[in-house]
Amino acid sequence: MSLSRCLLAFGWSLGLLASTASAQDATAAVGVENAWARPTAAGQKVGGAYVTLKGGSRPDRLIGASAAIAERVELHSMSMDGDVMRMRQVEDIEVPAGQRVELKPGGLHLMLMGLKQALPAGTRLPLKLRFERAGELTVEMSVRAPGEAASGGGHQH
Ligand SMILES: [Cu+2]
Repeated sequence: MSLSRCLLAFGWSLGLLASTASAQDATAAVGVENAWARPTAAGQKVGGAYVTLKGGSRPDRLIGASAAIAERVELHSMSMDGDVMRMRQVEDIEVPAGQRVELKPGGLHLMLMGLKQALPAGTRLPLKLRFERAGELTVEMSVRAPGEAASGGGHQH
């Protein structure tokens, strides 16, 4: 148990999840922070969304996502193929124990497909994430331009 405590303390440098888990938890589940989505214009059908996944005391795996404002949400990876950025759907995203996996522009991301409305900057929308072990977690993503990501902590309630 002391090892998992140690990993917990190490991983929670921002302390954003401290309120959702008590200090007595010997096994911490995966956590999610810094959820955000790019603003989109009316008529735009796809958008990118990003989160930082924080590994718990055991490995977990992001296996799906959904949002009311999109027909579906896909997990994508992005990589350079010569000079061309290629995007590809992936089945799942591994979250190793005690480690952070940052979804971000140019890398792993969530793709909001079939957007039903524009996403104006400054709004907040619920996003559901499904994990193999932890089950379903709902987080609030804030819509903002990539340049504003995480400046000054960027987390408000
Ligand atoms: Cu994509």
